[in-house]
Amino acid sequence: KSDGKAMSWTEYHYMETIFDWLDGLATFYPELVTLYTIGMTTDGNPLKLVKISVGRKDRHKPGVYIDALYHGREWISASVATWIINELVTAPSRYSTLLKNFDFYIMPIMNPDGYAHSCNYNRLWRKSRKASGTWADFLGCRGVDLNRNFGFHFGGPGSGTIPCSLIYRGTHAFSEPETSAVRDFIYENRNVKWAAYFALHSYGQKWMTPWGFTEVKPVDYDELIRVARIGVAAIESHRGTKYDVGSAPDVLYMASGGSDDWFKGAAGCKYSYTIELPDYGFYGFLLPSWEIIPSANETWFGISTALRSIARM
Ligand code: ING
Ligand code: ZN
Repeated sequence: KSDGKAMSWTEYHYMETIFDWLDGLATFYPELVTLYTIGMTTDGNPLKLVKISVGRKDRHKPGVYIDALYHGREWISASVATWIINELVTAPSRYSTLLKNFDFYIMPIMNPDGYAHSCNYNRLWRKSRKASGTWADFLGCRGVDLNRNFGFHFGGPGSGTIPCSLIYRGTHAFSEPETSAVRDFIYENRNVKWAAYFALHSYGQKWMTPWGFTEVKPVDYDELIRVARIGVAAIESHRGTKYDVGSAPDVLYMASGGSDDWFKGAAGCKYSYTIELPDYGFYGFLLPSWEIIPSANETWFGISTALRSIARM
């Protein structure tokens, strides 16, 4: 289903509208935008990732990877990701130093099947939609929690073993087309040094560091917290939105097989974060569309300020 509308950030959009808009960007800004379809889902939807890069196409800058909508109901995350893409593509001169230092890789819809299901059938759907081929399918328990399916300490605490669990991790690490497509893309781009990773989720207003799978902290935890606090201070300065900072177990809960743990532990990306976007719980997943632009603005101000501090610019 498509709403036949042009892209905007005053309302939420169907997957098809977002993907059509991405196709258009690649056509109209070929010197800036490269669009990849890194895989296909079980429902036949594309996994689209945009690279935004200035300068010579045969050179690689350190990569900043941002992804969103792991979970069908977290609509604000895809809207914020597309807003960031739009900002970089339509006003690159505003970000010339950032774009001189980094290439941006942005995947606004990690879980298109779950998003379509949330849009069309069940607003609070979280997981993907692949059938497990077990009794669980007949109970309507489809899908895997894609943020429990990554291959760094897969299967640890905070992940579910039965298909009816909301945090079902799947049969093995990268068992799902969505997660294995990301793994393959990162492996195929081994010459890219991943400077930073941001997974956008909702809700709760938290800027979280690895590890999710253990309460033990990474060796560079203090540095990760320092940069997170810079981001959070920028967000708060924008319109007063307050964020908690800490490792996932410290500020939310433990979870194994998350994307931020894999980017840090397996892909060698030092500044790896999961951001829980607004709100704090009043509307929760049902954040009204008039909150999209203010949320996107402050989030991008936080991320871009954090990136400037990483690059010391
Ligand atoms: N939150 C994340 C989740 O996957 C998370 C929180 C991420 C915890 C990474 C630990 C590690 O449960 C949402 N809202 O999905
Ligand atoms: Zn989520």
